[in-house]
Amino acid sequence: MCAWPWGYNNTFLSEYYLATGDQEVLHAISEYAITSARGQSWCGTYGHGMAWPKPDGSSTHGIVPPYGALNQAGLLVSIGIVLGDKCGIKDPEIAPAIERSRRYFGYFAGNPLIYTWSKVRGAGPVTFSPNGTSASSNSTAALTIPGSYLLKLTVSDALLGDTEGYGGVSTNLTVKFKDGRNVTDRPPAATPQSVTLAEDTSKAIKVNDGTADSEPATVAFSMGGLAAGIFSEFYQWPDLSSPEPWPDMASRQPDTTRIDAKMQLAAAEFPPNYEDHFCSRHTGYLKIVTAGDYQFSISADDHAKLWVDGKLAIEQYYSKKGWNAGALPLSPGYHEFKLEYMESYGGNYVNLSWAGPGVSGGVPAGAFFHLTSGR
Ligand SMILES: [Ca+2]
Ligand SMILES: [Ca+2]
Repeated sequence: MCAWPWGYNNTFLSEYYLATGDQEVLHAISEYAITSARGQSWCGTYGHGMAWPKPDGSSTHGIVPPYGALNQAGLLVSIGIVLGDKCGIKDPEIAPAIERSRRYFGYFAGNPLIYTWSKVRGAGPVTFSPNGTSASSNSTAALTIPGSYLLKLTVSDALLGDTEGYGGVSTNLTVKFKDGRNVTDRPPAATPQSVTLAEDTSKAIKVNDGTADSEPATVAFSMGGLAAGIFSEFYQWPDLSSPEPWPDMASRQPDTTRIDAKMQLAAAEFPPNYEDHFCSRHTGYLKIVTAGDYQFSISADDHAKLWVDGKLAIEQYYSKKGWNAGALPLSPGYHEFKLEYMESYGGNYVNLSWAGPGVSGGVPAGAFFHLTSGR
């Protein structure tokens, strides 16, 4: 059981010698410092006793008996060696022991828990600020689209992950959601956490280490950037006369943009001077109130295509057979849509209709929204 008192004894004697210069204690300091240095484990720790030799007999710095490291008492043994060095004790074991101690105890300093937030799934993009730092225990999630989101918080000790090869697996954390007045136990941190966002929403995720309550990790939600109407982009396209190939509007800057209330445009409702040989792109979000199957349809002169939630839903041609994906099962919330339209010559119009739970006919103005930034 020598490691327990040796560190304290050596620290006390060394401080005494450095204060008084009393040579009477120098021999004891030398014995403590050198024996402690020789008894240090390969990685800088102390057990109740001094380290065993390595199995191949190559060094005295094997593992420490009898059942693991004494971090607190071992720190004092290491301090005793450093003070012994200051007292002028000379031995080839001293400097390597100080270096091993520095590496081992330094390992625990300045390596706070790292909090990393991520979106698993949800209606729109989510930006966390800050993220991936120790300060990210309190973060803000910026969203543009209300809806249901699955968020994940991973807490890790980066140094353990890197050095010991645990691959970032950190801890036996338990995570709790504090939802207003209700605190609900949830699964561990590795399991994604689901939240449904309303207007004024703030969630706290409580993290503790299984021994005592710690400060909760919190994420506040910043909502905004969604406004009524459709973002419309119009392109003068002088050589446009056929839907094949379909005009690649994403590759060009529009000539005219505006917000349209709804997706029913008669000839007179296009911008001035848009009569023949032009195309347009209309993007935003459809607000679904009631869950169910929704059948969309387009009437157009000349041609149009519709995408819902990133998937092609309709190809509607004036002069050839088109395609319709059929009824789409849509959940309540906001669904991304894009409609592209092209006009060759003659008459021009485009109308988007739907049929679903409680709705039919032209999609009304109240169903359309667009992003005011980050489009
Ligand atoms: Ca025309
Ligand atoms: Ca036409």
